[in-house]
Amino acid sequence: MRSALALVFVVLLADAPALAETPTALYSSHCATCHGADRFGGTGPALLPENLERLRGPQAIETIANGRAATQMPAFGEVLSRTDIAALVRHVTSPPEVAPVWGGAEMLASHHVAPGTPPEVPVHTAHPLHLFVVVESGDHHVTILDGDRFEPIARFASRYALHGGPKFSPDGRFVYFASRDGWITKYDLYGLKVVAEIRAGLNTRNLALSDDGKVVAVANYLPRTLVLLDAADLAPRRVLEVTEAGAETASRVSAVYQAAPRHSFIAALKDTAEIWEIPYAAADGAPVRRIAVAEPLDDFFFDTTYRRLVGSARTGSPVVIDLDTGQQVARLTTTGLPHLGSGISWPWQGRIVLATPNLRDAAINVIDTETWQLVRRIPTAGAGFFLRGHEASPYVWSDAFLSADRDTMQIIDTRSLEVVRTLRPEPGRTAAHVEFSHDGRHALVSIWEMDGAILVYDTATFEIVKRLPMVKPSGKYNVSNKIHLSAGTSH
Ligand code: DHE
Repeated sequence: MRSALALVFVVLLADAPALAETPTALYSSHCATCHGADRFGGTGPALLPENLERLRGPQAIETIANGRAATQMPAFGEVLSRTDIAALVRHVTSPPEVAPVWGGAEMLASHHVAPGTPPEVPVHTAHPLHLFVVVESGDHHVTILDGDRFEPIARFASRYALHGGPKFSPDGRFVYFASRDGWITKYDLYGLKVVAEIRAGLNTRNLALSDDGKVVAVANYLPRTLVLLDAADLAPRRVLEVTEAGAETASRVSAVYQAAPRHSFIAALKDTAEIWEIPYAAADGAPVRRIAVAEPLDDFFFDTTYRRLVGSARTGSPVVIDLDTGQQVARLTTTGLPHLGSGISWPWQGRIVLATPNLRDAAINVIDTETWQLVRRIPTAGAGFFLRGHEASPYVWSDAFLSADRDTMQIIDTRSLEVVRTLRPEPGRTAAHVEFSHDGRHALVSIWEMDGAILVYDTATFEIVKRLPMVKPSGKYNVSNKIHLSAGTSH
């Protein structure tokens, strides 16, 4: 009888469906080795809700099932059921049970300075100030390009998902990168090597470098901090918790920029109606100035004096804040959603105008920076993301990155404020983000595809003079234009 019962039990067990693994167990078995047991990242990126905001449900399922081209992410479609994959997506897009901590101790543990003495002269023969730094977002690499011959002189694996413009030391020798996962990398353009790294946050927006080249500021979403680093070796100098005056709640930091004439950094806060002015001396303990504004300003553009700041407001068109008085002095009369981070300026009819692409309107807005009135709405092929010019060229180049016509590039005459030419560099393939050479004679355009390229245009004839294959090249940055704060490029 006993053996019959045992037999029945064994048969029942054999027929029972296998017990489903919990999402935590699935994560431990299949993801933790590369993405970290704490989900903070390892050889793979961090898998925390803030870091995955750009990878929504169906895309996340697709990534786990089919893997990621040009990365080490394998396909799990044969190993895991659809239900398991969906459970994993829910798991990694939910906050961890224990809130992530990334303070001074964690930063220090991640800090690394390369041994050895950097060379006194460049190890290459290219002109160091004419170089371009090209971010290849498709396979997370950076290419250093000779800016006269337009030939790569170095290519290295970057941290996962660099974002925002890299920043250059005042002499143009070093370049600093920020990754969305919080890694700050300092690279030597003489030695062509990474010289220092630190993880300043778990989810980072961008970095800024003080104009004296001494302090790096890092804007974080996670944790809600602004981190000041020593630019020499990236050692942490101060961590500022971003809490509203008199309140307990902390804010994400949307972006931080240097304001050279003010010897300070200016930070945009995502969740608090304040702008922070952080003197460089804050790295040694000087207090932060909080400027109250009517509503949080996500991103901004400085006028050429750095006294006025145009900030994008959520409930209407951008506002102008006088940084000395802290008062709102104007509201722009633009439509759509101007992309202020990509704004550039130039002289026009005796005044300085500011031009911005528009994320929601097929137009470039041109604004007078004295009266803050709209001077011209220039209709374009489609909503664009980036805009670039150069002092030595009368034309600015605009893409239509966010539209069906994203394979076009339009040339606008800065004198007539009219589109004078429409280029279709490679029909059917995304063309975006332009950077001029140091002398303005060439413009480099990204073919933003996995089998993409950098196209080098002659800015006088608009002919392509060179095509350099690259893996989804995104931003590219010319050392000279950056350190001389060319008005036609981002800083
Ligand atoms: Fe960017 C710069 C914010 C999405 C590519 N982007 C910036 C800057 C900010 C910003 C604040 C200026 C930082 C600096 O240079 O120091 N970007 C945002 C967003 O809020 C947004 C819309 C949503 C987000 O996910 O963060 C966003 N950005 C993107 C993209 O999807 C792009 C096209 C692809 C990518 O790599 O993520 C993108 N952003 C860029 C690039 C720059 C940039 C290439 C540098 C432009 C430059 O020429 O300086």
